[in-house]
Amino acid sequence: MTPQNGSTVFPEVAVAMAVQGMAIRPAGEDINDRTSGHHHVLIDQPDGVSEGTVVPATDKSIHYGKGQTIAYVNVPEGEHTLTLQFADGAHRSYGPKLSSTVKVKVKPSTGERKVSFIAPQDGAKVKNPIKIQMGLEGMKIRPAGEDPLDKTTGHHHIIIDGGPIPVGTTVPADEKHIHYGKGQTEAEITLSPGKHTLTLQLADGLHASYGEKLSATISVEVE
Ligand SMILES: [Cu+2]
Repeated sequence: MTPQNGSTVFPEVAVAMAVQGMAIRPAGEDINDRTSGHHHVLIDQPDGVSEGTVVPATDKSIHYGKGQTIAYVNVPEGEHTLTLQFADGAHRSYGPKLSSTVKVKVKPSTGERKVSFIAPQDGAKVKNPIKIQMGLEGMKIRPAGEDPLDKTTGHHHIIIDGGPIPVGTTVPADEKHIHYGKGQTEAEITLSPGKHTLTLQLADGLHASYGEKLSATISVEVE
């Protein structure tokens, strides 16, 4: 799961939920299917839920019964544990063998977190080389590689003609995914003439995406 054990995070924690050897299936579809289930996030319950017990539904025991694999979990400031617990279609826990716990340190929020293109503007007609200015609010830029467990900083990426990268997924490095791992906020790129989309995507020190919430997409037309 993301975040990794020992991470420093902001209160609305982006969690990427994975499972091995089981399928994800929305709750209630087949309560006797023992090969599938759905995720739950437990706050400050590092032992998980014992096998066969129905996972409670509270603000510290959250069900993802639609089969979600990405969630934003509100965790108070301070040191807490987050436990991923897998359970069947009737919410009966699969027990400790299908749970995973990480410790996180939740830092005070620094306001709404947002990435945006300062330039160019959405819909702009542009000429090569295209000058790009990358904006970030509520978080600080930090060069890649300095601290992979710091989820309160990040660096920019530009994705050409592709969308945002899901939370926790590593941003590829190729000609359509450009990393600004030194912490750059300005860049020049060259594109073929015609219409393109540009997506700005923030990611952590290990290039794991912060997801759609920390992305922005614009269209440009290149002369
Ligand atoms: Cu990167």
